[in-house]
Amino acid sequence: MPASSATSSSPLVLQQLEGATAILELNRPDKRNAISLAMVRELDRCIAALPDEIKVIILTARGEHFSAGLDLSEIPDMSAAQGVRHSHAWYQVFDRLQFGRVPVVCVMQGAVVGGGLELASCAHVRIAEETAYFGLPEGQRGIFLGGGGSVRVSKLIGFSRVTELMLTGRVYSAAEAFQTGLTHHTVAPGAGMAKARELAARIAGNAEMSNFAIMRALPLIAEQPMSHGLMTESLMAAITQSEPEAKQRVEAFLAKRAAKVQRA
Ligand code: 1HE
Repeated sequence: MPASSATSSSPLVLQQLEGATAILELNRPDKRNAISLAMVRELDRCIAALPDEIKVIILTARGEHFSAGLDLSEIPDMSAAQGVRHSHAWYQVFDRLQFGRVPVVCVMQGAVVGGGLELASCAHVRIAEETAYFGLPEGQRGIFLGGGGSVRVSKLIGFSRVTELMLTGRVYSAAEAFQTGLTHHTVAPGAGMAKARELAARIAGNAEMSNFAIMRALPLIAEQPMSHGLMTESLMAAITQSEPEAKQRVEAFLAKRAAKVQRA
């Protein structure tokens, strides 16, 4: 089911619903899924219109590359004031992805660079196919991060690595991205969606309140001083375990009706 596009003859984001999963696919392969403002807005519309039964998003991209980052054709005519507005338009959508109602699993292949990496860093679970490579070429283009990467990518791999990536134009392979903590899984070329569906099913099977706490409370706690973090955690834990669903799940385990944790 394609999402509508006000600005393009073919949708910039394709949307498909599969049970509790919404698959959102960047759809501009001829431009290597370069992210235009129109694409950002379309992504926003797709997220805002998700039906209530959706419990997880898979974010993916058509073609050989996840995303070549910012659509550079938007830069030449952009004033400083427009640039700030542009960044804030991205922030709004990326915030909705990271702190929205449902977790996001991202599947990446080929180039995941600049704004493409900033977008991927909003996801909660990142899967890279072995073809994926990661870079922040803003320095070479004479620009700077503007889609939240200085915050989000730095939180994932540390600002020292971001500094080195940006200064030197270094590109991480899929293996390096995994080692540095940029991704959670590396899979064979073409195997990303199968892995994403497997993980999405597990995520959708969690209690809604637990997923909420994981998505919304964990990042806040990470930014709080220890005493505040522990207080936030205890309150979140008390609320989560008070849900009837939590009681049922725990009672099912105690009655030996629930699955055990399996050895890795
Ligand atoms: C683009 C873009 C783009 C491709 N904006 N049009 N991002 C970059 O600096 C990465 C720039 N792109 C590349 O380095 C390469 O395109 C790729 C390595 C990703 C892919 O190479 P390739 O050989 O498969 O494709 P191509 O021939 O380079 O590109 C195909 C078309 O896509 C071509 O257009 P065409 O009309 O000549 O067919 C390219 O011009 C177009 N294209 N990438 C616009 N990025 C919020 S701040 C974030 C700041 C950033 O993201 S900076 C990083 C920008």
